[in-house]
Amino acid sequence: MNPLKRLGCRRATVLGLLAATVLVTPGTATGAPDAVQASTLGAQAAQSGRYFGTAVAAGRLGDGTYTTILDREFNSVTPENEMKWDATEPSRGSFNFGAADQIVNRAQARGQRLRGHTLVWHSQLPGWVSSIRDANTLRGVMNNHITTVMNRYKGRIHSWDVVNEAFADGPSGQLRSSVFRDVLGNGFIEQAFRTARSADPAAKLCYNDYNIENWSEAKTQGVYRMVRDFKARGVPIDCVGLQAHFGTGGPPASFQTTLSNFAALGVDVQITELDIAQASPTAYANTVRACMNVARCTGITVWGIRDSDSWRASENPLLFDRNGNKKPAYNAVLTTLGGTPAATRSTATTTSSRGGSAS
Ligand code: 9MR
Repeated sequence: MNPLKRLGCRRATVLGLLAATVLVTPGTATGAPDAVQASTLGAQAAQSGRYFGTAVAAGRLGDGTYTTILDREFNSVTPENEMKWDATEPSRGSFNFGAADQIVNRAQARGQRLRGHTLVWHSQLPGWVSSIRDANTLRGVMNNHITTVMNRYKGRIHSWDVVNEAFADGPSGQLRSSVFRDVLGNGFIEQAFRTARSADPAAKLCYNDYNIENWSEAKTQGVYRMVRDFKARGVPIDCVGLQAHFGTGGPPASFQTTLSNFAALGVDVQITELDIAQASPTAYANTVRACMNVARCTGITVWGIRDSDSWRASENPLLFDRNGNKKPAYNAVLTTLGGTPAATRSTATTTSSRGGSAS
């Protein structure tokens, strides 16, 4: 129930002021069912203890429309490409953190949390790594990469995608072929997580993948078995990132089941790269609702801000159009998070402040 309805005008005005305070201090509300409503994604997600983030490209930080939306709406940031191996260690032992530093320093200065993406991935991997054939060499190179990149940002990254997309598509439920699996064997994932835990014990360590949203998929089952095994043997893992790159229909019907089944293993789940072809408001609302219904679904990241920023721009999959205007899917997401879209809110504010000023 809306608390304003139970109160006289004067107290309603006081509550209105409180609501305004909450708007600028995300994270202070209780998340109780009738907590005051916010009008931005990050502030509203914070009311239930969650974050709402976006992928950020360093090359766009000079674009004022982009940064205005970024700082208004989002309280978590994932560098879209700047922390990947080809960007951070293009040749062996020679590290380059320029673009990643730009994103990290900017986010930190604004109190936005950071997701680190990603340490071990078969793609965007420099040729000097993929051509290694000796296991001891590759193990040393992988551990050094993880340790050096994590040390650079130690204590500043909320969650790290330690290993990305290691499982195969299709019916096998097994790891895909990659230099890591082929040279080090299936144990490379465990090795990577153990190394990551020593490098930054405060960071949450995630396994991140796509096409693991449908509970009945073999790939989902393969990742589930790995996480269950890690938890049973004490291999350090704290979260599973479900990328959520969806087609026009949005999430599969079993999405919430998948989230709760992973969560029941004792890990957090995060929606890490959300975009939906044509951005149907219903499809977005269904995705957000699934997360809201699972206590250990701790946050949602969309994979870009405007459609024109997206890796699949021709499908218009994001929450803002190319001019930076909110799309219908934006309001659907905000409402499903428990917030009130701006137009509705200003009406409500006018109504509740008729009783005069608070004293
Ligand atoms: O959005 C990223 C795009 O700019 C890059 O060209 C691409 C290269 O592989 O990676 C995109 O991000 C991917 C993410 O890192 C991992 N999951 C799939 C994402 C979309 O391809």
